[in-house]
Amino acid sequence: MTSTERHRVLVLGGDGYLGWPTAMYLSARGHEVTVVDNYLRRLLHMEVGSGSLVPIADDLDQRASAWQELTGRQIRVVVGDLTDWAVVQRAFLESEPDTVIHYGEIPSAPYSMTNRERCVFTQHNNIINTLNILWALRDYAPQAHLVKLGTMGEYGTPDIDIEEGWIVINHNGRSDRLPFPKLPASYYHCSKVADSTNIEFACRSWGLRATDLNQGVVYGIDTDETVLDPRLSTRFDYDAVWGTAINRFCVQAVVGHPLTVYGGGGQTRGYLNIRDTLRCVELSTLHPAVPGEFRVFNQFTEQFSINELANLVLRAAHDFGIEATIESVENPRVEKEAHYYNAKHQRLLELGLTPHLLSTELVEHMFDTIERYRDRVASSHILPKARWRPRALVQV
Ligand code: NAD
Ligand code: USQ
Repeated sequence: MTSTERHRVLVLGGDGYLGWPTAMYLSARGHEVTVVDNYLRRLLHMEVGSGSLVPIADDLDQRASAWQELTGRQIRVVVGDLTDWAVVQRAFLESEPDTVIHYGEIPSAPYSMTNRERCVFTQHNNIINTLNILWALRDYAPQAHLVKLGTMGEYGTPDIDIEEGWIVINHNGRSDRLPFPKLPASYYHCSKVADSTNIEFACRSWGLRATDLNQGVVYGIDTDETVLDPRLSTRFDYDAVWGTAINRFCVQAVVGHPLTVYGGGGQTRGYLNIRDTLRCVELSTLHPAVPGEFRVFNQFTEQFSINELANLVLRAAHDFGIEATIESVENPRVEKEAHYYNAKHQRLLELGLTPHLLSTELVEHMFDTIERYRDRVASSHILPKARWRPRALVQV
């Protein structure tokens, strides 16, 4: 496919925070979109007792109907579990994709670290989904391009610069280009490392083509499509299991909860606006990998420490007329709280990404929406409940 053609796109995990806005974004640009989801994210929220701050439509049929009513464009819906081979087969055979955008995994590091069952479930769900998709690509769509959402947390925080997926290593007088070493940040992140290994092998052995988007932490509520109608909104979470840093801090500031900096707050990560996620996925789709290629793009636009983020949200709150505070809470995670961090992120910029950078104005805009739904915030879900490190070794 070339950059001017319409693509038949399969969006796996198309009911999620990023998947639903991606489906609309690509449909709005003339691509033929099919979404697949089994509502697992919604079900797991019921298990934890939390829910999206922004109300969302009841299901994908409602979302797709609203989209068609407002734009005249169709998004096809398949409801089913990607760990079920029959579902994956059907989705591939019916949609005959040129591009497969794979968001369909459990995305929560804290969820995967709560107990053995959730850890095993996360890894089973994520790794089996991806294996099924690789076999479907091999057997039904070998020319299609896989755009897979990986994560910057696959690399961890090594004391060297982080490259985009590959590194040339000189060792004992010999040299090779090898996958960048991984120090994943949780069992969820470990599932993404396993996916990357499995995808790279499929490209090398079967000639498939794939782009692994090692994405940083995403923030934001709105895209050009979600704001068209409340029925098109995407989910927005603030609880300690599913919510992510900037989104959580914004909600905390609005409801008067001290911003929950974990530990020393020197943890540094890459971040990007949800609008840039959509553009990065589009750029990857329009400029596919070649057959046999496994390429990796580090998908984030800026890096911040947690303290920098909390202070930025504090300043935005002040401008908005809220006096927010910061409170260091005991870090529930096992992670370095002060470390070197310098991750390359050139390749998407080279393809044409123009980043939406984080600013106090943008944060204030998020406050506006959060303010509208502040009565839906359950403050009991803000503080983390599970610790990642066992308190003591158990004698057996
Ligand atoms: P999300 O949970 O909102 O979306 C994932 C969707 O996949 C959900 O709707 C879920 O129901 C679906 N899904 C999961 N397992 C499934 C299965 N077995 N069958 C069918 N559908 C299934 O998460 P998100 O925040 O939109 O993240 C999307 C992807 O991007 C994930 O792979 C995540 O790891 C990755 N990612 C997210 C972020 C972020 O900050 N949100 C950052 C980096 C990477
Ligand atoms: N943190 C706080 N306070 C909070 C929440 C988080 O200090 O209230 C800190 C964490 O300790 C961590 C950092 O913020 O150091 C990021 O945590 P997060 O919860 O925002 O994000 P994380 O758990 O890393 O996971 C999220 C998405 C996941 C994605 C990942 C990208 O949920 O799907 O893979 O971001 S990355 O972090 O680059 O691996």
